[in-house]
Amino acid sequence: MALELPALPYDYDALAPYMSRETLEFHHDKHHQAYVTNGNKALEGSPLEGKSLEEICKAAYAEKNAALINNVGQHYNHLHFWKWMKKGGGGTSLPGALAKAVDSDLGGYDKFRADFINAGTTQFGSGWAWLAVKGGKLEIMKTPNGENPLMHGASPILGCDVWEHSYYIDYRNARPKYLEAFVDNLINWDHVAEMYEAAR
Ligand code: MN3
Repeated sequence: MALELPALPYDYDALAPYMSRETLEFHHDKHHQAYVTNGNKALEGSPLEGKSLEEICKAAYAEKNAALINNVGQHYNHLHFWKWMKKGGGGTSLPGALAKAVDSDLGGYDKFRADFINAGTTQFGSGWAWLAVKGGKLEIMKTPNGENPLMHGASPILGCDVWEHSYYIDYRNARPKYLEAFVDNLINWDHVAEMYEAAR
């Protein structure tokens, strides 16, 4: 089955002023669409065609297939990125089991917030900051380009895109300000909790 670009789960104006309509139009309609188009080209005739996105991500990384790592990896990452945000999101009201795990595995919400923002700030060049489950525990990670935690033996439950296309229109070069706005005002903790339950 070919990769497809889903519609955003909210209106293009829903995340303003933290993420503008213009950013979402470029990021979703142009960038994500390009990953879908190029991912389909890279999958055509490949033995991985028809496998799940998770399986393709892991196999592509094991085989060092750059076209699949970057395009199918980015398709997976963006499918969730849209769902990891919502209007009126962010802040400290994490669902119960997840809040407990953040306390026991990451040293509490404030340390999670600082470490997640730091991971995104210190990812040199393009990439992602992650909250992932590895060996049954939560872990903060960062990866370059189209990679994700699936390729590194972990299950992503939250990711923030730190490619310049994700923040340059709204924040110019101020990547830390974008990461702060993402954590404080955009995170859809319900989707994070859903992925946490599936991963643990
Ligand atoms: Mn992106």
